[in-house]
Amino acid sequence: MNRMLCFVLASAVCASLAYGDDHTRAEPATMKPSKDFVADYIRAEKKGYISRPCGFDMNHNGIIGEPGDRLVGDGKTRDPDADGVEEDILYVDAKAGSDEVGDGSPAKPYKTVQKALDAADGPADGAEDIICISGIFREELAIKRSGVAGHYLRDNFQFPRNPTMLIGWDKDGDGEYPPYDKDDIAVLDGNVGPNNLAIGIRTDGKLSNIEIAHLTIRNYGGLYKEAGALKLFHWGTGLQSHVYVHDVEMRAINRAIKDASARIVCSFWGGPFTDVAIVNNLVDEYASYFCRGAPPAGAGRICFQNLTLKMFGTSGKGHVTGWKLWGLHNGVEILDTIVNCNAHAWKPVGAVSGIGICQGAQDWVVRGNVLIDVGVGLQPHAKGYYQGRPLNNILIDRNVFQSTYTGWNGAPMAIHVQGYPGADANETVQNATITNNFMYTTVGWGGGVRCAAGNGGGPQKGTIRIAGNTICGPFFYKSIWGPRNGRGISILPNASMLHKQNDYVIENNIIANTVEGDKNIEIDYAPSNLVSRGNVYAPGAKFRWNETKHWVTMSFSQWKAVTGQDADSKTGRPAFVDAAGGNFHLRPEDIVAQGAGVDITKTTKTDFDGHPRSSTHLVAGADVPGSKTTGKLKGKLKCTVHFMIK
Ligand SMILES: [Ca+2]
Ligand SMILES: [Ca+2]
Ligand SMILES: [Ca+2]
Ligand SMILES: [Ca+2]
Repeated sequence: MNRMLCFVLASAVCASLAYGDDHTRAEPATMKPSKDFVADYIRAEKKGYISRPCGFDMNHNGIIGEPGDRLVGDGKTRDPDADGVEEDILYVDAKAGSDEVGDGSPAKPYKTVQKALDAADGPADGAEDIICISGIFREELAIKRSGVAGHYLRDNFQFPRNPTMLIGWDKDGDGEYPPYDKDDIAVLDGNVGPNNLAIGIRTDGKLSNIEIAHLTIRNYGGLYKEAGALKLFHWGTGLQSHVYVHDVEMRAINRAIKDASARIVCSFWGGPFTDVAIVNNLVDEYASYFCRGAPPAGAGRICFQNLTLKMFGTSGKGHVTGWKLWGLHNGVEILDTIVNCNAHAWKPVGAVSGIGICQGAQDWVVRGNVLIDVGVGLQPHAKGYYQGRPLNNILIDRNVFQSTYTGWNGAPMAIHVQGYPGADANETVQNATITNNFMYTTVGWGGGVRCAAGNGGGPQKGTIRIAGNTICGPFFYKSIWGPRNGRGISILPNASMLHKQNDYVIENNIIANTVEGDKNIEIDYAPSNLVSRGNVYAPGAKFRWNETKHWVTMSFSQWKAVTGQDADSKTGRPAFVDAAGGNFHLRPEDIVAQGAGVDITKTTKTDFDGHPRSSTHLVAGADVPGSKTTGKLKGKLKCTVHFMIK
C-alpha cells in the first residue's frame, strides 16, 4: 500500500512556496457567476450521472433500455437476454425471504444476498448467475463466481456478454429499476450492519465477467483497511477482465474515516485487469478516495464515464481525492464526468485533489468533464514507488474547470504538470496535450496551467502542448506573503532541476486576465524549444521570461522581442457569450479571437464542443463558433472509448 504517498495535486494548498515571492496585489472582489453556465452545460450535454429507469442492454444491440432489455429480474422471464439459454436467476427479499426455507425463486426468495451469492453455481453449466435483490440489506458481500466468458462491443468497448449480475429486483414488474423506480428498493446499508466494504470479490480471488447495477450502496467505510463500496480486483496470476458497474448510487461512503489512503470508494488495488467500465454512477458526499490503486503491467482499457462525484471531507482533516492511479497500465479514460469538491458545503476543506495521473501511467484521456474546485494533476514521481517509465501520452481535452471557492491557502490550478529535481529521466511527464478546455475562475488562478516538468537524471524527452484553451482570470492567489499576481500559464520547474523540459508548444489559446499586472505567461528560464504562437492575450498583459526575480515582468512587445515568439499573436478582449457566468463560447460577432490563431488541426481536430476545427478558418481559444456538424453526445449515454494504440 502506497500509504506515504499523499500528494496534493492540482487544486490546492502546497504551491505557494514553490511560486516564489511575487509582488503584492489587491485581492479581487469575489464575483458570483451572473448565470450558471456550468449547471446549464451539465444538463444540456448530459454530463455526470443521470438517474434512468433501465441501464441494461440485455440483447447487446448497443441500445440501452429497450422493452426487451427490461425483462431481467422481473420475477418471470427465464431467458432475459433471449439467447436461448435460461439463466440461473436467484431472488432475494430482505423482508419476505428466508435463507432456511427459501430456494431463490421469486415465490420463495432468500433473505440475504450472501446466501444467493453462495448458492450461485457459476459458469460451468453455461448459464450465468443473476442475483436480484429487494429491500435494505446489512451485509458485506463477497461475489464468488465468475460469469460466463464472452463479450460484446458497444461503442468500441468490450462489455461482458453473460456476466454474473448483482442487480436491483424490478419487483413491481414495470420495467423500471431502483434507484430510479422509488417503488423498488435495493439498498446495501452499512450504517445498520457491517460497514467496512459493501461488495468485494474475496473468497475465490480473481473473477471476471461481473456486472453490478441498479443498486444503492450507502454508509459503508469502517475501521478496517479496504473499506469502501467496491473492491472488485485482486492480485494473483492470470488476467481479470470485463467488470461493469452502472446505475449504482453510492452515498456517504468513508465519511467517518480520517486515515484516507486505504479507504477507497472504488478500489483499484489488484491486477492485472482489463475491460473495466464504471459508467453512469453517483458517488455522493464521499470522503477519502473515490478511486485509488496501482493497476500494473497488462492492465488497461478502463473507462469511467458519466459519473458524478461530490466530495465531503472529514472536518477539514485528511484529504479527499477523485482518482489517484499509478503503475504500468495503459489506457484509462475519464469522460463526461462531474468532479465537484463541494467545498462550500464542508469548509474549511483539507487537502483536495481531483484527477491524479501518477507515476508510470500511460495513454490516458481526460475528456469532456466538469471539474469544480478541483483540477488534474500529473505526478510522475513518488519517492519509494519507482515505476521505471514516464507518464506519457496524456490528453486533457474539452473539460470545464471552474474555481469559485475562496478558502484555499495557496494557488488554485486547473492543470498541474509536476516535475521533481531528484527524479530520474523515467520519472517525468513526457508527452502531454492540453486542448480545448475552458478554465474559469471567480476567485483566481495561481496558474490555469502550471508546468514544472523536468527531471534530475538525463535529457528530458517529449513535448507538452497547450493548444486551443480559453483561460480566464482573475489570475491571483494568496501566498504566505499576501495576495499575489497569478498566471494563465506558468512554467516554473524547481530552480535546481538539472534537466528542465525544453519542448513546449503554446498555440491558439485565449489567456484573459482581468487585472492589469497579472501574468499571461510566466517562464523563469529559457526553454530551448518553445513555440508560442497564435494566442490572444489580454490588453496590458504581463509576461515573465528567463528571470529569477519573480516580481520582474515585461510587456507583450518586450516578451515578443526576447522570446522571438508570438509574432502572430495579439492582444484584445474576445466577445464571450457570458464571461462573468463562465460561458466562454464566442459570440458570432467576435472579431478578436475569430481570425486569430494558427492551424492546430494536427494537434486537435475539434473544439470544446467536439465540433470540427478548420485548418483555414482560424480561431483562437476553445470554441469555434458556427461549427456544429458532429461530435456531440445526444440522447443515450454512450461509452465512447478511443484508446490510443501504442
Ligand atoms: Ca438493447
Ligand atoms: Ca439467456
Ligand atoms: Ca450457472
Ligand atoms: Ca419497477
